[in-house]
Amino acid sequence: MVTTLTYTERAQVHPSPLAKRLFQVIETKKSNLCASVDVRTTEEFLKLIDTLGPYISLVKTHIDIIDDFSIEGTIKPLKALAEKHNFLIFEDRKFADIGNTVKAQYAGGAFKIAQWSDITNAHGVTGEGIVKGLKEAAQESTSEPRGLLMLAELSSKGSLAYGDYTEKTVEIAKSDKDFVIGFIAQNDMGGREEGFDWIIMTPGVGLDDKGDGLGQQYRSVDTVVQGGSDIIIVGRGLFGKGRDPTVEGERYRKAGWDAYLKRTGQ
Ligand code: 6AU
Repeated sequence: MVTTLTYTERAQVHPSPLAKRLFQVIETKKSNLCASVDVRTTEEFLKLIDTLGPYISLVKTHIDIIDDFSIEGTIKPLKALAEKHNFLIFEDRKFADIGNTVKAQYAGGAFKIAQWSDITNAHGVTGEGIVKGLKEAAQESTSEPRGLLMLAELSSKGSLAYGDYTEKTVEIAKSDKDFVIGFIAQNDMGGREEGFDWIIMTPGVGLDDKGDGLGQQYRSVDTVVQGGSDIIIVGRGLFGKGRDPTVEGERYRKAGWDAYLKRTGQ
């Protein structure tokens, strides 16, 4: 059963400090919209985030597609924008290796993701060690709260993440109640009767398009929220060719919030 509790009610009892903070930001800004800012230059990236800032509670990055990335030039101003507009940061790294390797990938290299990203995500394909490795990296990198999302279902055509794979990924998520805050998924993942309040974040959301010719599939805001999504992840729907991010930012924010009010009977 999809939850009908409000974000505030969930914030009050959630075991993860990061989840609490996220719910509070969502409620304050009346936005369950996550902007997926997949652009190639730091200038475009920061400009788009500053424009979308008022409408979102979360920014999702693919930091490795930015051609001129640097901690000083890209991350420092990103953190300043997060302060200015009150949103959290989610690096969509999709870790998928053994615990020891992901630990180094999350903490180190050029990107040092654990130092600046509130949330990241991982595939369950390598088993439970991935959660342990990432948690150790988070603890050794920062004293700020960090949260992990497991990739339970994907939006793309022909995805292999369904059935047993999805169920086993949910089992892996249960191994760490504080660090794993939820899933990238297309549906509710249950667990409430066992005391888990997973946050479901859903990509593949679009109000105008059905797909992108490279396997992406879009569903409407209302469909995904009524199906259990807590946060809608929207990329090209906000800033794709011919779109005005200010207009689309408010349009998706309102659609997401109205769908949430409907689900929670407010
Ligand atoms: O709205 P779009 O299609 O422009 O962008 C969707 C974003 C992209 C994908 O890398 C990501 O969402 N994504 C994910 C995530 C968030 O993990 C999973 C998935 O199943 N589908 C998907 O599109 O940045």
